[in-house]
Amino acid sequence: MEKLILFSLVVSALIFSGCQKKEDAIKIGVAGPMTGDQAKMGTDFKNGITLAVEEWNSKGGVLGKKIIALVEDDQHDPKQAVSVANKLVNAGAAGVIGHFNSSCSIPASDVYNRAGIPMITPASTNPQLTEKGYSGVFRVCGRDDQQGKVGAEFVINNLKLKKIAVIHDKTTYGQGLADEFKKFVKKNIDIVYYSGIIQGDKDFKTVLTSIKEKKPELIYFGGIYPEAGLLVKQARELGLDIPFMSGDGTIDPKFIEIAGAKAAEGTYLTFSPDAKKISTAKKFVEDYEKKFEEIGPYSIYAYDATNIMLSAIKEAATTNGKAVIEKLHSMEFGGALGKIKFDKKGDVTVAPYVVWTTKDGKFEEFWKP
Ligand code: ABU
Repeated sequence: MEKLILFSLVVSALIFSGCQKKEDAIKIGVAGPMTGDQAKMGTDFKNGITLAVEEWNSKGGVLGKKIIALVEDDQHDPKQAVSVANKLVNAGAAGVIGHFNSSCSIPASDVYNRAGIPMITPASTNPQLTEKGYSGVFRVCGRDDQQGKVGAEFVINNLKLKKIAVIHDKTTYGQGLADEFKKFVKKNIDIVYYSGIIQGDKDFKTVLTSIKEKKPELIYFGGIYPEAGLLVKQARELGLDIPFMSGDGTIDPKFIEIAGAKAAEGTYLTFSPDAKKISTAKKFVEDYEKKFEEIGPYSIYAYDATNIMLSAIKEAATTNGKAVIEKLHSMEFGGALGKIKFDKKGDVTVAPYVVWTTKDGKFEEFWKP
């Protein structure tokens, strides 16, 4: 009998210590393309989030608990994104920072919504994400209806073009952005070519030859830098020497690396204003670049998204999803990007877009609406 009591006490102690251990940390999910051709964006996320988590942990964590980032690779694949979302929920993530691709964030948001935990995407810009009516879905970036409109205003009012070609990568983001852009330009500009390419393809010469025959004055592309880089490179090889324009999925040094600086020169890209010129971002940029490499386009968004999630948990004084989501809706956050407030849908109340260009192998701000 004594042995049985002793055994029960040991088992109870083990269970208790196991529970204690579980509650010692707050887990934050991190999801994005960590491997493959878009891994640069996933790495930018991971680095920005790591920096934020380290800063919180150095000050004692949140609610007296250490923060652990659970990093998952969705490989920019919607099915993998759902699997990763379920994995993060089952692991007990209090909230998720991610995903990068709209085509991943949208199906993953169903999982997080069912589990009642918040997600904040640093970079998914497709409008549908926050139009689903999920109270726990937020984004710190803008939307493609805003971005597409600014791109269209630039082409109409600044470049004053009359004939353009529009292509996209058939993804939720790429086609969505191309269609938003098209919607705004079509009253003023003749769209002489409109078609989709396949993400992952390497040879776009057939499409580019068809475009060349139509004699457009610009190619607009909705998609991400791996395909954008190849499109520009191959366009120049075919003697198609007209401006190329794209969006925030292309504004990464990898685009210039793939296209080659000469071919990429003069490309136009819509994105938010230069983070390096924002006074509140100075410390972040210094700390990030000391620890990692040059900031990527969405490093600062991932950093701010993490700080926002952790501030909301701190204010809610709990990791309970409902309470944290309420805080996310009601608070105003002071981020590296400046003040951030969410509207009822979970979109940021201010999302400025500008046009950038490539010059001598670098990106620089070029035009403001
Ligand atoms: N917004 C840039 C690319 C990520 C996405 O929305 O799919």
